[in-house]
Amino acid sequence: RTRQTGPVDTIAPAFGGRPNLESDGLRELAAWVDEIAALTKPDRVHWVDGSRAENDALLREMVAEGKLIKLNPEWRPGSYLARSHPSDVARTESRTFICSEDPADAGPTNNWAEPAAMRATMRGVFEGSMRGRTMYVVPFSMGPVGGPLSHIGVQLTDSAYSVASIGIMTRVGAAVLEQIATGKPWVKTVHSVGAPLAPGEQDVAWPCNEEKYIVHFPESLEVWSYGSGYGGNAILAKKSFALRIASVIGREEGWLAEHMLLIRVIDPAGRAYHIAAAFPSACGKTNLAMLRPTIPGWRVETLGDDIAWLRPGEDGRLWAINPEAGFFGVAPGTGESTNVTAVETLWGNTIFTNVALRPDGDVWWEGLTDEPPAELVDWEGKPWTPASGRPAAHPNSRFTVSAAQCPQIAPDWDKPEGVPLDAILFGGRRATNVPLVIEATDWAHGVFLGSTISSERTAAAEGTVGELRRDPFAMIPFCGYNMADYFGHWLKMGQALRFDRAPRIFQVNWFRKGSDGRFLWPGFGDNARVIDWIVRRIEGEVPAAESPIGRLPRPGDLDLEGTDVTPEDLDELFAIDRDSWLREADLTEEFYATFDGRVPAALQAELSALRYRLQRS
Ligand code: GTP
Ligand code: SPV
Ligand code: MN
Repeated sequence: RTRQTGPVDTIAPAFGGRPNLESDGLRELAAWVDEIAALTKPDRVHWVDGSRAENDALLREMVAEGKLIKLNPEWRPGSYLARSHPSDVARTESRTFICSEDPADAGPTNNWAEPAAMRATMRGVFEGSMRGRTMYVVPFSMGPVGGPLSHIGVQLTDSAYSVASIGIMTRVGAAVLEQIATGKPWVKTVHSVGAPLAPGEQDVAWPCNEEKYIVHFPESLEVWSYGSGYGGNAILAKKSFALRIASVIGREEGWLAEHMLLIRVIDPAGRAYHIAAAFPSACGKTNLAMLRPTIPGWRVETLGDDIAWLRPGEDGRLWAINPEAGFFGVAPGTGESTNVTAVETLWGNTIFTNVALRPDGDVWWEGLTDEPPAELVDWEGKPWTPASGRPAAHPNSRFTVSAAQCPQIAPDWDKPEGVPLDAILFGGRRATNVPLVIEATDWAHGVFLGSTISSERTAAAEGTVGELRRDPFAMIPFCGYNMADYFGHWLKMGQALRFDRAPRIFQVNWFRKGSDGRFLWPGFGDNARVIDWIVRRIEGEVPAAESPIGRLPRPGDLDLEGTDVTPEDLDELFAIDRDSWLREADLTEEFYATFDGRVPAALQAELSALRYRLQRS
């Protein structure tokens, strides 16, 4: 077979039409589009070219159909509100499957289903599922188109809301088709809201199906998502591809797909450092990504807020890109006093989902302002006043906005080769036990810290909010293969780095509470104080205190000037209770035991060493 080389410049199709098929790559794509259309039976097929005109037309159509509410352009130009079905408000982990040939490859932390059986199930539910609708063909690139760390895919979807969201979150359009035409491999993702329309049937504002499937076939690099229109269930480039499928590709190719924000920190002397941080969903990634340091002279530039792809470079350093092009951020808690950068990013051109509507045609959510407006329409479309006794915005309500709109986006945020990392942070939401910051003694200890992260559940997925669960590397919902093998892959990545050039690893916890139930640490902009200490550790400018669980700041080494953190708060923030930590170690042993002996010996050794240090302390 001959492959086309070089870009094909006659690709641009008539609006919504098929591209020129003069290449094997595009013929293959078109054949697959035909095959899925034959199965799902849409009324129309629209090839998305990613143009402004196309996006405008799509948004106009959704407004006319009642699927989007156009916000008042005086307050929020180019912006829209979507209200989801009340049952379709977050990722559905219980309906998310990894269908590897061998169940052990999915591991105990994923739902597994036998691939052939699941394929049959998918054929069943997708049969005729797009009747009465348009099937959109959305070619997307994760990472700058053609970049050395970038990967491409195509999403077929019958949801215009998804098309608009993918258009913000990724690079979409004809440039990606050119890549496919040159023979670059691409990932197949298929999505249907599972709500076919009978002839003449009136559509609803948010079509979806009670039955949901978010299905991954890691061996054939495919995703099939059915029944949900929401976020991570429907924007398949994001969690399904850039984390679950990409983690599998990364294991094969020697890189890492991570649930991490990415920032550049610039100290008063003008020295720049790159930091990636993994926190579970709704635990502060977007906030740290947009940090405005409260210590004078420090600056942060945003590179990414949710996903990072990390690859060892020839220089022995770990290089990172943000494969996304937008932010799908949590609205509640985002306000002038917490994340003014996000507030400024959202000035316009934003799709809001499940926030409240103001009488003046703007949006509102809990935490945007200290005082709520006197009246609102809540996320379900019902009248709301402060006396209503329920939140006006859904706790997992979100904004979708282009990264380029962030006022502190790094000027070079989309350079294809990415940035070299100086530090990696792992964190979670822990009311007790876990100190504000711990430094790992070396790479293996850092991987151990990542593997033991647990966090209180949030509204970002189904489940009981507040319940503690294990979420190693913040990847429990997103690792596409056996998590114990993933721990091993992390250890191996360390060996691919030069020991003196590998990023330092830290564990952080912004969420420790005092006995009175309040947060002990002010968080947000003051998290720069922890980063300041981290930078001084990287530079070897300050010694650390040794503890059984890792290295800690010595008393006085954290810059607390201008905060109201009391010496008592500080003691509580760093208190290490030996018995509680021995219990944590027991729980880690139990967690490791669920992996049937697959947890690497180096991590078991770290656990033994931790116990030994605790018992001696
Ligand atoms: P996903 O998009 O679901 O992955 O979430 P995320 O990790 O990006 O979390 P985000 O930054 O949106 O924060 C989630 C919630 O945590 C918001 O309500 C924030 O206000 C709150 N939060 C973030 N940082 C801090 C902090 O330093 N301290 C405290 N107390 N709360 C924080
Ligand atoms: C998360 O839950 O980590 C998110 C939101 O970023 S979603 O895209 O819905 O997964
Ligand atoms: Mn996330």
